[in-house]
Amino acid sequence: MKPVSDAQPHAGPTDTQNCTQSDAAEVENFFNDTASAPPSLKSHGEALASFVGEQISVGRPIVCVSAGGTTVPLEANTVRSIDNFSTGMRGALSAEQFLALGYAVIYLHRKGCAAPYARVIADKLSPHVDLQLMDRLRLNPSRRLELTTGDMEAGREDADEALVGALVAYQAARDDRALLAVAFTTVHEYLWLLRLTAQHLRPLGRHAMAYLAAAVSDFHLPPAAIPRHKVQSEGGAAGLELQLQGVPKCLGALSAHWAPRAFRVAFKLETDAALLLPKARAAIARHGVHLVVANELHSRYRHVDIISADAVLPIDRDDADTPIEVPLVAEIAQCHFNYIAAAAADGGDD
Ligand code: PAZ
Repeated sequence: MKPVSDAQPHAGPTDTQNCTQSDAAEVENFFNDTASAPPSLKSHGEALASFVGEQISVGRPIVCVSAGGTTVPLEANTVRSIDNFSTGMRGALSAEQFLALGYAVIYLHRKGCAAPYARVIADKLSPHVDLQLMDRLRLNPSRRLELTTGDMEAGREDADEALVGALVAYQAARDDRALLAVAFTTVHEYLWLLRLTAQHLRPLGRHAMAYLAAAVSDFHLPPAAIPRHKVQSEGGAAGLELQLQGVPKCLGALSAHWAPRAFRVAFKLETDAALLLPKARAAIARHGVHLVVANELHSRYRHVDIISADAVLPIDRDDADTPIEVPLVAEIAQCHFNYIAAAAADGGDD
C-alpha cells in the first residue's frame, strides 16, 4: 500500500474528468440562477483578488479552510431554517496550524462559529468574540486586555498566557496579511463563496489547497422554491410538509473546473462508523479529491482517518494538551508538499 502522502485522486485519466455529467448539470443550473448570489459577492471578490495577489507576490501557498455548518432557509425573509451541526472548531484549529506552517489562510466560515485565535478569547471571556472583534482587542502596558470601540474602552480583563498568545498570534497573522475571513450562513451563500474562492485560487495552481471541513447541507429548498414570507401555521394541524432536494454536488466542479490543480481535501462525517471508509472512498472516486478526512461524530477530536484512493492513515490525539489538528494538518501539509514536488520533479507546470 502506498503511503497516504503520495495521494493521487482516484484514477480518472485527467483531473478534469471527475465531475459526472448529472452533477455538472445540477451545478450549472444552480449558478445560472444569479438571484441566489449573495449581495456581498462583489466585495468578497475584491478582497479575494487583493489577498491572493499579495500571497503570489511573496510566494506563499494559500489554503482555503472551510468551517461551520450551513443553514437551509425555509423562507426568504428567514424566520426558520434547518441547520447543520458544526462548531467550527476543527476549521479554527486547522487554520491556526496552517498559519504556523507558513500558509496564508482564507477562512471560509459560518458567521459566528469558532474562528482561529478568537476561539481562545471566546472560550475564556465571551462567546461573542469573533474575528471582527479581535481587531478591537489590545493589550495595555500592564498586560490587561482592553476592548476598544471607537472612543470608548470597555471590558478590561487580566490576560493570562493563553489569551495573550492568541491575541499576539492573531495580530501577527493580520499584520502579515496572511488571514482573510469570508463568512456565510446559508448553503446557497456557501456555494457561491466556495466557487468564488476556488476561482481566485486557480492562478496558484498546485500551490493552493482546499481543506473543506464545513458541514454542508445535503438537502435544500432550491432558491426558486423558497417562499418570500414566513410560512403560516393557521389551520395547520396537519403540520408542514417539506420537499427538500439534493444540494448540487460542487466538489466535482471544484476538481474539474474551478481550481483543477489545487490540492483538494474533503471531510466526511458519519455517526455510523461502518459507513465512513466506503463513503470516503466513494467521495474520492466521484469528486476527484485527493484526500478525505473521515471522522465519527463523538470521537472526532480523538481520532480521524486520512483516506486516499489506495491508503488509510489513522491519526490519533495522544496528548491531552495537543489538539488532533496538529498531527492532522502536519500530515496534510506534507501530502501537499509532495504533490507540489511531484510536479516540479516532472518538470511540471507550476
Ligand atoms: O466543526 P466541528 O469541530 O464541531 O466538527 C468538525 C466536523 C465534524 C464538522 C468536520 O470534521 C467534518 O467532518 N466536516 C464534514 C462534515 C460532512 O460530512 O458534511
